[in-house]
Amino acid sequence: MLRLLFLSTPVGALGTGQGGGVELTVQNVAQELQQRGNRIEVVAPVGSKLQGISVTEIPGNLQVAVQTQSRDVPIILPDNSVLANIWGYARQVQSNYDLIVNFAFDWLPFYLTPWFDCPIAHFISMGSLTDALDRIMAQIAQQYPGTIGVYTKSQANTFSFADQCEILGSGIDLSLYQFCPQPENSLVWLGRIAPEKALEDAVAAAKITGIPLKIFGKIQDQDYWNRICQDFQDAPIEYGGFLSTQHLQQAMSKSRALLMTPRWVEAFGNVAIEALACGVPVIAYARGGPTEIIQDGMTGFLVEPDSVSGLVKAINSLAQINRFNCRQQAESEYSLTALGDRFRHWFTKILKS
Ligand code: HBI
Repeated sequence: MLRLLFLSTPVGALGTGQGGGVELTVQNVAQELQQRGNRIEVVAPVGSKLQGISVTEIPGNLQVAVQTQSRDVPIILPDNSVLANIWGYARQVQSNYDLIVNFAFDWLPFYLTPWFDCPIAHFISMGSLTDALDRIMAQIAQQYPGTIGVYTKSQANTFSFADQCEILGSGIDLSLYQFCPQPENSLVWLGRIAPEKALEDAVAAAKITGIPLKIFGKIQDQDYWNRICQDFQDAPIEYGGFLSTQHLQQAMSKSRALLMTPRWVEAFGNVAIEALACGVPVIAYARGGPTEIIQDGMTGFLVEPDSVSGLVKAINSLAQINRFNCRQQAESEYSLTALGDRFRHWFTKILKS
């Protein structure tokens, strides 16, 4: 039994979608490890909510999303920073825990690591984004070997310390996702609506094929969304908002395919395994995490990055995919049990060293 202190991402309250994929990771790892009898406390910004997990809410101003910044951006903290307040709280309570697990993709947690008595594991949720973060992460990877975890090898490869990263993959609570054998004539796109996710390519593909595209996720960049609506006025698209897992899977499972169009190196792509769990094939640019998830031609298609015509070609080949294989792959590789085993194994290794 371990006593674990999870320190969340400071860009948004858990459960709002503002924190992107890492929100699902915090929920799922906390849920699975608590289920196994470990004591978990999650510390996150005010307004955070997790299913069945107690959250200590910390006030303060949210951190700017790092992917909106340039590589040479200075280290920035807002006044009354929620990130600083979270770590101030952690310092006070650290003696009650065996391990602190950091889920923030920010400079401060790495800088503070040597100042803490309690061991710290850092789960990083994206690929390389800024020079200051690369440097401090490399320092911690070198000073505390084995304490940096990532989703995928392709994400790790964006860093100089790739070989020291623990590859943890991802996982979801499969009981929340219902397999749908017979889809309606629609496509689906999921994720934070922001430039790095290149929603415009999926909209362009929907316009060419004439297949309606359902869009779900938090509008993180309103101007970006307005531009898409402006540029593609006659595209068959429908925005369904940011839904809870239960409603999302109901809406998504009826789709013929999920389109994933990342402009950046997608660290994992939790949306891909959510789709597979519903039996929905995934058509994705061959970039980052999806290249390690999708079995090309079996559970979806990997498309030449940034090629809309490639997306269209894949959409027209969907008949060859057996939707049951998609669900099968989710069950064999992305269950919560498998995820819990990987994280537990990682924590045990850290505590032994
Ligand atoms: N930006 N500064 C900062 N800190 C984070 O923890 C962070 C972020 N941007 C996005 C993000 N985390 C999550 O959405 C990742 O899952 C992508």
